[in-house]
Amino acid sequence: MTTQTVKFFRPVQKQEAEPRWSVDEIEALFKLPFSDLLYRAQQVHRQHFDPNAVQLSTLLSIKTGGCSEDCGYCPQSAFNDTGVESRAMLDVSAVVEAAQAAKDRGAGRFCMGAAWREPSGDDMASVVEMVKAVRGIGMETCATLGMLNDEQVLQLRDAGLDYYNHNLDTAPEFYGSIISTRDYQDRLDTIERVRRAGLHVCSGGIVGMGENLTQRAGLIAQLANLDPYPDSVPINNLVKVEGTPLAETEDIDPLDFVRTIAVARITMPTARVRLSAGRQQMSEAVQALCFLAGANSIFYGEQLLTTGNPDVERDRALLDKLGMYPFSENH
Ligand code: SAM
Ligand code: DTB
Ligand code: SF4
Repeated sequence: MTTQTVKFFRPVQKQEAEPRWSVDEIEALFKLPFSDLLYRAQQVHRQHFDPNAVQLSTLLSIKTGGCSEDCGYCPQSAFNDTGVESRAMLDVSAVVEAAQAAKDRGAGRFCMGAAWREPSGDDMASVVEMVKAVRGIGMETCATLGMLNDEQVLQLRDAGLDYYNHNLDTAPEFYGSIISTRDYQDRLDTIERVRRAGLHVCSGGIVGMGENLTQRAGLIAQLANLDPYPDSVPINNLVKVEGTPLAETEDIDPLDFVRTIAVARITMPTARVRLSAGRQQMSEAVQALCFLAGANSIFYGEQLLTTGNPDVERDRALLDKLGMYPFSENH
């Protein structure tokens, strides 16, 4: 076996009846002295990845606002008066243009997001065309469209979708305080359908929503105990948007955010851990600590879905300063 295959080999999951990580074990990781935690995360990270390569995904909102779900964090929920205007779905040519621009700037993956509880039949027909077209320009594709049924998952797979993003967002015990229009099992069911169809699963969550440490550990336990755990794990720092119920939530200590990244890295060694929403509000030093803690992916481009993200020039300068470079299959 070559060094290359050893380095990127996904360990065989143990056949255990018990969950691989208890919430207590994960909470204990969170409570390690900061340096010990980062050291462990670095060791795991370096076993599986080039620590200086970062995967770049660009997001595009293909259908914005007016969502029928009541997610307390989300500027796009119809329940939240945030000033985000509902817009009709973009057409395929606008999506391809944005994807080409993202590719030209160095992004490897293009993620299309829609403010839906679930897509309709007509929605799916358009998304299928978008996925095919974005694949056609040689980018990896990701979509996040809400809940999917079996038929929809297969439609996306057959269109060539690489990843489906569906976040668990928080611990099961805290979920009902944030969202009332769906339940945790709905999320798990869609993730299971996506996984069974052979699509790559992207699933993570949001921290800084007022969850306690046990609940933060509970989110990581849910993700890490998925069998197999997700290929890609976005860790979002809540972007506080005026008009959402969570707008006044107390900020999470940035070092606790770094700890969350480290714990995700240790418990999901071969996943791409994405330092996701919230970077615009984060210092370069904290972002550098997140990379040190095992983050190896970011959203790249000045816009997330409806909120801002650092501009490309700023991110290029940061990566340069840290001696990091975009991940490509050739690295
Ligand atoms: N509607 C689909 C869904 O909820 O799965 C897809 C789009 S939704 C905007 C995708 C993800 O964005 C959510 O699961 C959540 O993790 C994240 N998100 C939304 N608003 C956020 C905010 N204010 N701060 C951080 N992350 C946010
Ligand atoms: C994910 O975990 N974060 C992204 C992406 N997946 C779809 C979305 C972040 C949204 C932040 C709020 C906004 O821009 O509307
Ligand atoms: Fe809708 Fe997704 Fe926002 Fe929830 S997070 S309100 S499902 S767009």
